[in-house]
Amino acid sequence: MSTTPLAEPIAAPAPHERDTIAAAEVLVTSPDRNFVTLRITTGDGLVGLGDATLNGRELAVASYLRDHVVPLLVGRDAQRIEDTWQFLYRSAYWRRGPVTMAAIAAVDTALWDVKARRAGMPLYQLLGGASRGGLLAYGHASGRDVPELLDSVRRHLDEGFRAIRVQTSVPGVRTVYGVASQPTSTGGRYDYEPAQRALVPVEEDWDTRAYLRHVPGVFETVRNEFGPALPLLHDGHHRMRPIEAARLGKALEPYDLFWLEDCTPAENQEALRLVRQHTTTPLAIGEVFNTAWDYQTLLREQLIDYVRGSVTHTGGVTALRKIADQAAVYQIRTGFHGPTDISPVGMAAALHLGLALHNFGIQELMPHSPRTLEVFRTSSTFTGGYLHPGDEPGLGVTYDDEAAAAHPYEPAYLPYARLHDGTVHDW
Ligand code: CS2
Ligand code: MG
Repeated sequence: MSTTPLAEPIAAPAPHERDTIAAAEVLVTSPDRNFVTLRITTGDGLVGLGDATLNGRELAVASYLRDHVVPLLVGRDAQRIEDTWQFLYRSAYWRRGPVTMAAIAAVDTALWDVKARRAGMPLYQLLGGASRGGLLAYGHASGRDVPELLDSVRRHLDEGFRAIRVQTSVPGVRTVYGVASQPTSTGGRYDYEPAQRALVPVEEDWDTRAYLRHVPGVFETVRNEFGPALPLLHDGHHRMRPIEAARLGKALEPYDLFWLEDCTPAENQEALRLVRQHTTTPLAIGEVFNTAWDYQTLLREQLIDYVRGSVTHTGGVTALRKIADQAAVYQIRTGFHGPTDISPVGMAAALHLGLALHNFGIQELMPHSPRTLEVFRTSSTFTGGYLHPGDEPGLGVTYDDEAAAAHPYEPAYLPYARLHDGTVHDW
């Protein structure tokens, strides 16, 4: 009897000296809000940046990186992005979750930045090249009453936005997600920054029935004022039960929304079957998701129209690209999360990926403050309603240590909500 020779184990070649990860630093700064950044430096001094910001839980990710990931990175091959992703995901044994996946995202993004700088190309070129000239972006209009809201929409159109998210106050509810507390007339911006620099989460109130009574009328007014063509979006921010979400979707059909976002908490993916049976309003979900498995039923059963994940909270460019590719099988498009709690590094990564993907849909844009942009200098542009990541090698973002040092970490929590009888509700 002859024996078949078995393959000997084969190791990947040792990294070239210049590609070895020489240092990995975790940088925490608070230029108007907290950001956590990973900076990787290679043997020959190339630098890559990754965003690890998790709003309200920033230091958990900083510790995860500093205490458990950085010691594993030094000496590894910076070129092996997929292998590093799989190593960090699988060797932890305890998989998934926002902290773990934000940490992996930062490593992954920093390594893509390094690889693209090494290649001398903007990252989108490595991802397949541009599929379009620019990324349609939507801005955040809001108002404490209808005149203020219409004003806010106008201001966004003046700033160049060609798609607008509409959030409104609700009579009988004191504070509503997405509504800026200061009007422009007093110098305030409508861009909503919900995290409060407070030692405990601020309490807000909520009443779903009052909300459902009010919102369709507001959309009727906005549609009448701005005509049929302007893409209008709305964020339900996880507040409704499935049957309530179904009702709102149906009530908004005459106003032709681009999407209704987070109409119900989606941990229970099957709930979306009920919503879908009742409405043709397009649905967007996923900003709080962190892996492909969170989307499994939603994609396979075509229960949503837009994937809302971000590079920062979904395990990096590597993982989000796979989710987008899975979505493409079902003609589902992307609408990546882009609030200011994603740093300019995380945003740049989203822009490079969005430019390259065929099934890009729209990009959320909440402009960062001038102070934030002094720390993170970025090559991205916003013109004529479109974002573009620029053509510098890598992500096109540099980190200014001196500017960052002036803004130490400050504890900040997101608010939470209670119903009028005192019950804690989804915020
Ligand atoms: C939001 C976010 O942008 C959005 O759609 O839902 O503003 C969200 O509230 C924040 O990212 C929370 O940190
Ligand atoms: Mg949202």
